[in-house]
Amino acid sequence: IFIEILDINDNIPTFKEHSIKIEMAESTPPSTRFQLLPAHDDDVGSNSRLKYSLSSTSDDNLYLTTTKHFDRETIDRYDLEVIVSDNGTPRLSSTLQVEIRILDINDNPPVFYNDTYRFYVLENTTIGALIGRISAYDLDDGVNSNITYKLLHLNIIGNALRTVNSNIISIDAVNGDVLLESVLDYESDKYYHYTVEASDCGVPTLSAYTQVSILVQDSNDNFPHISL
Ligand SMILES: [Ca+2]
Ligand SMILES: [Ca+2]
Ligand SMILES: [Ca+2]
Ligand SMILES: [Ca+2]
Repeated sequence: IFIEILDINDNIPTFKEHSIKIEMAESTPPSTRFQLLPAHDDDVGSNSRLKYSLSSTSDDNLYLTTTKHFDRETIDRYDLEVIVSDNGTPRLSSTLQVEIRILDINDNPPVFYNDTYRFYVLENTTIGALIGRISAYDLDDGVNSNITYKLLHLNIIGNALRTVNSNIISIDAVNGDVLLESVLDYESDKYYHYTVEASDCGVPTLSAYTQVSILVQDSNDNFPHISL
């Protein structure tokens, strides 16, 4: 007597885990393949011949393949479901939850809230006074969006354009506060012009620049000339 034991489809194909988390850099190009652990089915023949949806497959490998460019600033997370089914009758299947986190890349420079800045300061303002604030934002995440501010150069326009070494103002590197650092005199210099740089802390660093004008306002500090 020859007894042939026929397989029935009594095993569901299963993934080792119900859910997985994958991290992909924002800069991951399309057509990048991420290998996933394949499902397992204890049956034989077509009862264990597995087919995945939402994936490209080969005989024994399961891949997720990226099809487009990511932008973490627009979408930073994708939730997918991979379905595996065998080829038995009835067809049995199970699912794998896949959470994809898009990791930030420094692809946005800082942006100033204003195109240019103009501060009016009375000439008798005390040294150390807050005369304005310069502020920028950055769409990236973490250090890629941490901004530091810096004064680049100074041109005074009184009657002629010239550059001086001593700073009339300083800028707080962290919060962009602009402080007066020197005594002003409307009668000698009415206008100061700076370039301010905002840089993020990404690698490589991205920077933006803005123009800042300080306009000195006259206060009544000159005695009238009296002719006798
Ligand atoms: Ca099966
Ligand atoms: Ca981006
Ligand atoms: Ca980014
Ligand atoms: Ca940035």
